[in-house]
Amino acid sequence: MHWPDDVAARYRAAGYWRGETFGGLLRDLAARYGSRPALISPGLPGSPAARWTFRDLDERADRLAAGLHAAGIRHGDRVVLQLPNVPEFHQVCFALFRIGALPVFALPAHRSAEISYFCEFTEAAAYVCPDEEHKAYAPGTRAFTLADLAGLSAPSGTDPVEPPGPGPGPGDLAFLQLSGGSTGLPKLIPRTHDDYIYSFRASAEICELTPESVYLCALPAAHNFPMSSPGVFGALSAGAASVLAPDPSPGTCFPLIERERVTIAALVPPLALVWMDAAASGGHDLSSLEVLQVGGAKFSEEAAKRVGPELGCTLQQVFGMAEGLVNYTRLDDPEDVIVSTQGRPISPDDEILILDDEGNESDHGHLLTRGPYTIRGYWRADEHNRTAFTEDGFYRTGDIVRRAEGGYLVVEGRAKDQINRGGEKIAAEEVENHLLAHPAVRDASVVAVPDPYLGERTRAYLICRGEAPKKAELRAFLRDRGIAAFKIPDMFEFVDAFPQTAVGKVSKRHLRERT
Ligand code: OOB
Repeated sequence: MHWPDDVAARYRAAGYWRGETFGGLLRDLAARYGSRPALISPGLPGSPAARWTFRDLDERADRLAAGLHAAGIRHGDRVVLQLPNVPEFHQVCFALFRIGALPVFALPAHRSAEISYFCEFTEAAAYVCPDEEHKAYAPGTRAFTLADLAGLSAPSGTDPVEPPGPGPGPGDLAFLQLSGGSTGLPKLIPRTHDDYIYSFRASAEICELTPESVYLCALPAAHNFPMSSPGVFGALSAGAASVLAPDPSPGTCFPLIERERVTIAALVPPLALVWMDAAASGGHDLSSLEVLQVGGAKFSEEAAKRVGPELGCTLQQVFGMAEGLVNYTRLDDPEDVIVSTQGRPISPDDEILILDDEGNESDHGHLLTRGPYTIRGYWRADEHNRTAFTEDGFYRTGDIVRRAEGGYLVVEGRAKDQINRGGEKIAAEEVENHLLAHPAVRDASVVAVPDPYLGERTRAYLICRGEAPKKAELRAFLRDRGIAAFKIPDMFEFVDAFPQTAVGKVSKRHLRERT
């Protein structure tokens, strides 16, 4: 699952992997930027408005690490973490990093089906959640709410606390991130201290962050994009402040941009459209905004062209994946490159392999990649890894791309069985399995249909036993199974049979074209 020794040695020699850990990094940042703001939050239920300096974050991480350690959390333990955009999210991360326990990054939208699975599959030692209601999502796992965490932290003013034990090394796992997935159950992505720190430090450089920059975290902080591209971690590494927005709406974010003089923000395409429309009606001073990053799903060229004129800032397209590889358009790229490509890789050692359907190298086809921050295998998924990775360690992204001049990539489609609903990834098979649990459903096939706003929406085709259930009943059934709301199909269609491929499999291509 790890990089071969000779490859790891090469990444170290090249200076990508510097032998740092998250815990050590924060300590260094606190020494360097001590009283500068690190995390700014307008507050949410259970988390008061906050303005934490680098020193505050460092100390609070230590105090919580001591409390969690006293509560039995140990090196190597997994802890499912589900918090909204509040500074406690990062406090818990760094506390766990210092112990050497691994956060498992759940999204705020996840419900009992996802959370209970993460807890069981990772044999989690604990589940960190916003409030008492969430505890029901993880029966049998010890849960800590925001209020519990406050009680657990060693009081301020007490002596600095070091968690007992040696703590993690730079090559150890730091956390488990979730894959967008294309299989029945989500896969977990193991990231090491060394590889992840490289990815966000290099990202901060590409995004030209300085201690004067102010990053707006508007997407859920647990997602790889606002976490590390450059995200809050990248901002911290540059000595810059991050503003944690409770939600990504213009109504919430525009006043924050104005008040905190935000310089860079990250959005998925549908939100970029909403922001542009809202900016047109005026009312807020967005003049501090220098860069708007857009990624997670394809941003149309027409929309991309509007960003500069309508928001008065530079667009940066970001094409990344939690498994590793991240591509950026550079801030000084010519306008046509910025609006028509999804950027080029972070690292000179990101290897890009594009294969046509026959497996020959090409400038157009399936994207595979290997590099200093791309995983070599999912966590505890040997069988899946045999198909998701090549024998020589390339990750099959499932994306269809075209190589443009200068090594820039243009995303043209997808070969994986997934729906990208405005940046939220839905594995078709996962939803199909839930639908198949309904007594009236004989067979289910879930596909993406184009949508002008979200890019894609989800349509479920169903073959029923006897009378078809009402659509509202199917929705209620899926809700009762406890899946995240974004996975519930937007449309249901009842059919007598599915179109088939030459080899007798369901032809999703034909279903998609049926609209
Ligand atoms: C980001 O990460 P994930 O893991 O949620 O999703 C990765 C997948 C990619 O394989 C691709 O299918 C799609 O999301 N994607 C894009 C895209 N950015 C991601 N498709 C077209 N255009 C783009 N700009 O989504 C993610 C992780 C780090 C940074 C940015 C996005």
